Amino acid sequence: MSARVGVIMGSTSDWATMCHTAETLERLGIEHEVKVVSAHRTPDLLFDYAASAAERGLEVIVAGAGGAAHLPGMAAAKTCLPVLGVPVQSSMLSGVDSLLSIVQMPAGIPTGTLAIGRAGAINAALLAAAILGNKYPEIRSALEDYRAEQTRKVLDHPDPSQS
Ligand code: RP5
Repeated sequence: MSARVGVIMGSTSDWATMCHTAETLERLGIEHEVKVVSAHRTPDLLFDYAASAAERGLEVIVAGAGGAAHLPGMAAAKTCLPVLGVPVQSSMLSGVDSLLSIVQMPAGIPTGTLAIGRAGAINAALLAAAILGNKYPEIRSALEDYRAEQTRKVLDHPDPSQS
């Protein structure tokens, strides 16, 4: 089956964060592809990737980037697919730079913006699942199972000194 979610990131150095998106999609059984696409170092590749994403069968793009994080916004500018942005934690400004670069899009080109770092990377996959779950019952069901399991884990271990 072809990929439904495209996971792109600005650099191989973003993989330590974006692997959490890929792992979560894997756990939910969602077909995806992973690729380094840099808004600044490979702008033509970014344009081609985003412009051809829908015709290649992608339904959601998750884009992670750090610092001057223009990747999610520029991907969103070239496609009508939902683009979910993950701010990668940067070394100089702890990811606040990434967050602000992604979140402050001009009206007309929306980019869904998640939390900085690992939480955002995981939640981007879960949000992608929620979007796809409207169309694919098996993805909705996988997401419901994921949520039920994390609830069960908390309820089963109420005493943190015992875990
Ligand atoms: C951004 O610059 C990337 O998304 C990455 O988070 C950051 C640093 O990239 P490298 O210099 O580590 O390749 O474009």
